[in-house]
Amino acid sequence: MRSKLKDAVLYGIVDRGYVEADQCMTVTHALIAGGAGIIQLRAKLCDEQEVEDLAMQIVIICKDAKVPFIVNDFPEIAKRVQADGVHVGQDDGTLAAVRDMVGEEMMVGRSTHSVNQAKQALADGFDYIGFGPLFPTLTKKGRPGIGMENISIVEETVGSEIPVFCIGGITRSNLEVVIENGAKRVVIVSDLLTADSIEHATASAKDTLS
Ligand code: TZP
Ligand code: MG
Repeated sequence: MRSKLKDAVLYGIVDRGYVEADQCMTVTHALIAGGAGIIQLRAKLCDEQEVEDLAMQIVIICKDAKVPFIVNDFPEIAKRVQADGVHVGQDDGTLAAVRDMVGEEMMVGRSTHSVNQAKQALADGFDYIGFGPLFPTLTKKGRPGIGMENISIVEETVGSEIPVFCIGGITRSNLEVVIENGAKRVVIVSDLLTADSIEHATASAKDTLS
């Protein structure tokens, strides 16, 4: 699945802040059908049992489609459901601590918010990074946007070694500008999940990236 990660330009997130539990499978199918090359389950306000139940459903869809599946925040759940990876933030401990829980095979991604954090994540040995939020976003309230001026430097230094997914406030409307500023891969959450057709919105974003 590490090679699949390198192919992915559009990272889709099934975010329980936007998607009801009984819609998570349908939404996963739509994101994949539209061309998302990697899928994450993000469920900030759900208890662990619900996260695990949803992860068990989504992992089946992703394995069938041969799309890497990443669990946000919960290494133990990622391991138990045999996900392809886990995503952790700056405050979620070291890579070594996560690897102690999930082993060497699983991919581990890191959220980064500055050039230094991005370089550090590469030096630490993470498999990929998120870089942002580029713009303030309701999906991650209370964080300032870091802007687009450092995308190119992160792409040149870190992106030549591991995938860099720009994130935060990216929509189909500003995607071309984000690409002009150096982004090669992006995560888009709310703009896809609130679209009339998630599949068509995803396909449109994928088309812009390809
Ligand atoms: N990390 C940084 S910004 C963000 C996360 C999880 C949310 C991105 O969501 P949206 O709706 O695409 O701005
Ligand atoms: Mg986290």
